[in-house]
Amino acid sequence: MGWELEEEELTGGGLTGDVAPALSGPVLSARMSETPEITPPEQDAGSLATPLTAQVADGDAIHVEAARRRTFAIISHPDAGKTTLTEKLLLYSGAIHMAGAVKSRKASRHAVSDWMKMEQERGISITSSVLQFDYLGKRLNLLDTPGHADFSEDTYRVLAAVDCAVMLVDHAKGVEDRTKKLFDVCRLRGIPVLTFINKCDREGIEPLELLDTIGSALGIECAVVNWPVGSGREFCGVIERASREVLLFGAGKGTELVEFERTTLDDERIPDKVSESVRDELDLLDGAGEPFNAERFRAGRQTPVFFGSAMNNFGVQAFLDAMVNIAPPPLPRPGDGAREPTDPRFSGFIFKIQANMNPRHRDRVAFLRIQSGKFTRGMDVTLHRSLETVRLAKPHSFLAQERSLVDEAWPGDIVGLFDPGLLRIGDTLYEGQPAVSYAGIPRFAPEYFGRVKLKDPLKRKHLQNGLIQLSQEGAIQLFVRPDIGEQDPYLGAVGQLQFEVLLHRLEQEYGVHAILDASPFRLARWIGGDPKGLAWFKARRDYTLVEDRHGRPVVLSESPWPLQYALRENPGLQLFEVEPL
Ligand SMILES: Nc1nc2c(ncn2[C@@H]2O[C@H](COP(=O)(O)OP(=O)(O)OP(=O)(O)O)[C@@H](O)[C@H]2O)c(=O)[nH]1
Ligand SMILES: [Mg+2]
Repeated sequence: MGWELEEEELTGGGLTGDVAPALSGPVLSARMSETPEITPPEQDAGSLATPLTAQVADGDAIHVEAARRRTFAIISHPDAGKTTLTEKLLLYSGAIHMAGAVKSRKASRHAVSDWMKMEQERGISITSSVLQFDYLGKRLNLLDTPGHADFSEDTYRVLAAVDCAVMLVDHAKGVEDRTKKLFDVCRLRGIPVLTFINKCDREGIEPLELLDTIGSALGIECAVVNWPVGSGREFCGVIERASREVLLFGAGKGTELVEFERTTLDDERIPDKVSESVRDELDLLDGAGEPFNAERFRAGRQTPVFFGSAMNNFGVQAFLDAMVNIAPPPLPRPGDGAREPTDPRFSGFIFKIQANMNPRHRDRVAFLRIQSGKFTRGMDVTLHRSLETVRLAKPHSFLAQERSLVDEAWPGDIVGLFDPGLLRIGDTLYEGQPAVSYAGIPRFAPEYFGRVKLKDPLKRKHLQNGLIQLSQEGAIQLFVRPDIGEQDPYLGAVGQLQFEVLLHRLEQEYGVHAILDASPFRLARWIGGDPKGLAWFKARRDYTLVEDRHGRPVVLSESPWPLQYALRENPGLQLFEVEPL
């Protein structure tokens, strides 16, 4: 007996207007299957290149396949150009043939990874996007993350699922707040970081000064791999530090591959003034700058630095070439019974859930990072939290919103599973024994609270469905009052913008017009420690007690004082800012 995760087609059209909220019934079904059946293989033209494994025994295949995976996230302060660079990496890998823009004019294309309507309207990323593609015999799993602090939970979850990060620095702005925060998270998780200094087509900070700032603000050694030739309007190429070869770029629109020539600094097309200053800077670097050292990079002590312009494609290919070579293959993860990536037995964990990616299917996709072994379509695995058997019937790989069925996948790969509501962020799935449970992905205490009010009371059921689905996705946190139940929950967010996105998505995806009634609460703490503490809270009338999605007690407060008082009164009480796992 087991659960089968598979997608069900919608018969009634898209999720718009009044049709959408037929969501009251289970849209995706979790079928109990008495006799596990094998889903017949399907032809899928869109799937990625055939694996290299056809003639290799599986024992060897796991080594071959794991070694060619690269799984990484692009991180930075908002607007540094993550989505633009992502688009160009897709262009240079051949995954797309024409690049779109973050903010496109009517007739032009949008960047692939900002697929959500609200992202396209506002020109910002709201949710992370998963992109899988091949380049130079490697299979890349790339995650474009949102930079805005209000969506940081999503970015933190992604950082739990990658082996490497690409940090973007805006040439004119240097190391900004969010970049520093995200870098700190990478350091905590031991993730090596590559640095791409973007927007060199604009006037900016002197590169030597930028290096100093990165070094001092982040406490990391910079190893320059290439260096800009000219800046702003004069930016015409990058010079490889080791070979002193210049990649000189021709003009281009940025939507297509840009031509470049390999030359030297003596080339007469480079203004004398520019080549002289580049020579001086390289001499200085040779005297004082560190050379690239793979070990120091993997240990997170050194970051290789590249320059370029994602907008007009300068330096993008050089960066991609270097990246696939130096980024690490899948790395082990902490957890009970954690397996080495090359262990033949499958294991993996869910780090992200996204509802309604495809408006024609009311689907909920759980993103699985494969941690060890070979994953095959239709395999039966154990869900660690409940020890249930789950059949992974129709796994998909993603290029943002586009999906292709996968037959097999390997450590480092990210696959999407259709989820009827069975899976949660942080769940571990595994095959065989002994059991595996990877270290979880924490949720953070929200700082903004509110309740939604409906314009049309008849849509209450639809609202409830929307709220439950979007909270399972982690787009918002729901807290219910035990005496009232799920009727009128408190919504919690890490940032205000999350509420805006929520209202917009309720309207777009569930056909519900709602408004937000802001609440004065500013703090939420999970209650733990001596059970007498919880009893103390319950006996009083002046604290607001709620339950989180797992029924765990949480106290809401407008200020820290009442919480401090509670702690003083109850020596065994513990209040947690991060959800206890
Ligand atoms: N001049 C110039 N502009 C760029 C470059 N790269 C990106 N931009 C512009 O910078 C703006 C932000 O780019 P995005 O790619 O959306 O930045 P992001 O880091 O993904 O932003 P968030 O996802 O919202 O955090 C857009 O208007 C881009 O066109 C570049 O190399 N040069
Ligand atoms: Mg973006």
